[in-house]
Amino acid sequence: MIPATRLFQMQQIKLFQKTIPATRLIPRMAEPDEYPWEHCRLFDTKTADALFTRLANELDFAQNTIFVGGRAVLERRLTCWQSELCYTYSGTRRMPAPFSPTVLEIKAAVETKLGVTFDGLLCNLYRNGHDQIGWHSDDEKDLRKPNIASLSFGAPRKFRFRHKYRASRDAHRAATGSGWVAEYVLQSGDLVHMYDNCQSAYQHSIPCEKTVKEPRINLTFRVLTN
Ligand SMILES: O=C(O)CCC(=O)C(=O)O
Repeated sequence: MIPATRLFQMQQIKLFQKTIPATRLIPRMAEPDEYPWEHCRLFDTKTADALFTRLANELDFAQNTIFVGGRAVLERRLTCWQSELCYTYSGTRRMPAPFSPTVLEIKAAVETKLGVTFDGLLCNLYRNGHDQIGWHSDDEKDLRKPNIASLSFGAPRKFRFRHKYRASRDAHRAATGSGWVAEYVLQSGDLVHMYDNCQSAYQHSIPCEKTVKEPRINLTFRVLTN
């Protein structure tokens, strides 16, 4: 559970949202429309603000243990899982929990926008810029279709894609000088839709940004059944 003081801090998000920079994409080498992902604004700032506050009060976040290279480590963010089904990633099994009311509203908006039905949701809470998620692909065997819709609420954060395989990364770095292929500054209300070979050919991450003091909630909708 998040303590009340933390929720109060989250509600202060309105104060800084006035100064957020425009969303930015830095494409490298390939044109953006060649990539197996799309990025757009789904909710305006006022709506996203209100949804952030509701989600912060509604979601039951906790810091979980995962296994990396056989070693137990605490996740560098808080998470919760909502679905009728279990979900296993990084050696940890998440048990079923019902979709909460605000999540159901957002889920309906995303499904209308993308024409995809989602039956699983991983919620992430980044308490500040120290919280992060390292390079990974969402390619667990529980996921039936390569369709992931990722929604951002709260503090703007960088979000990067890179090639999954070292040989492609090395070739890309030799050609461009950069280890990653695209970077977005995700704003509150933004949607990133990952599809086709996004998880089999690319990895993504939210890097640490020590100057970010405010929290961000991310909803990552997934497809577990057909
Ligand atoms: O917070 C984000 O935007 C990404 C989250 C993510 O990559 C994941 O949950 O697998």
